[in-house]
Amino acid sequence: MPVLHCCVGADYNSCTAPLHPNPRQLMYLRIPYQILAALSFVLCCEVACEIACGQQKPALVISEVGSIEGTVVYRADKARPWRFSRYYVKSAKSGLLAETIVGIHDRKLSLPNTKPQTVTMDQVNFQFTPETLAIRVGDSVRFTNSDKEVHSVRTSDTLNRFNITVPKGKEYVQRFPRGASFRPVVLGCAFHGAMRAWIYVFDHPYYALTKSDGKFELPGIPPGKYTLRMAHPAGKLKWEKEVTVVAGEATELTIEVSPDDLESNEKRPSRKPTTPNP
Ligand SMILES: [Cu+2]
Repeated sequence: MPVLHCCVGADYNSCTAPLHPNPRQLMYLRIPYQILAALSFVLCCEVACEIACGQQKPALVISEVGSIEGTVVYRADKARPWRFSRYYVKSAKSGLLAETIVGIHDRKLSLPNTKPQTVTMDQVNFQFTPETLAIRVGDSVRFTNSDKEVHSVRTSDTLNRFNITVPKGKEYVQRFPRGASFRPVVLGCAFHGAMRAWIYVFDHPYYALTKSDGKFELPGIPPGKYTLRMAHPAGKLKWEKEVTVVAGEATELTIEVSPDDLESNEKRPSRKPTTPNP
């Protein structure tokens, strides 16, 4: 086994120690080991970071997954006007519907969480803005107050119960460690009874919240049959359908909803035909 020379960095020629490769040769000999050590260090750091952050690299490549994408449209009915239409439908002609949650509703899709995110819900003009959010389990919401009045954020949700006051210009960050998918956390303000908001907390990444263009996209879904669900909590609209996802393909669809999809329709008791007396 070679012995490192004692005169590295000193006068090599005057040294009486046993002769071995000169310092320059030693330097070249060390380079591969230094590169190896550096690569090992980088690899260890990456693994440690992933463990610390709870991240895992996607197990599936693009060709092994599919997607669901499309648009949510509201079809108005003059005979049954939807009183929330003016808030969420910019154009009655196109019917493109904003603030709609679209997502997969299947328990088998429970997946490890990604790096937690923090999203903001403001309180402006005595209204939560936006009124609807979709997050993953472990994410946080930063509640802010842009009004001059004091607001609060409270919920009696059994999985995420809290009650906080948010004075003017202040903020409060609340983490959501648990969620119930399409059963949202319903929020209110203790000072202003008309203020309402909804936070959907998913245990998988396959959900979207539409903006004014009504569009949604759910990428990276493993192939299979799923229940695709749509919810518009402010307008009390619900819809769902079985959808098949194929590897390497985008399943496109337009979700059309109307007054027929109002939640209140579900609660009507079924009328059994009466049998006339003989
Ligand atoms: Cu308030």
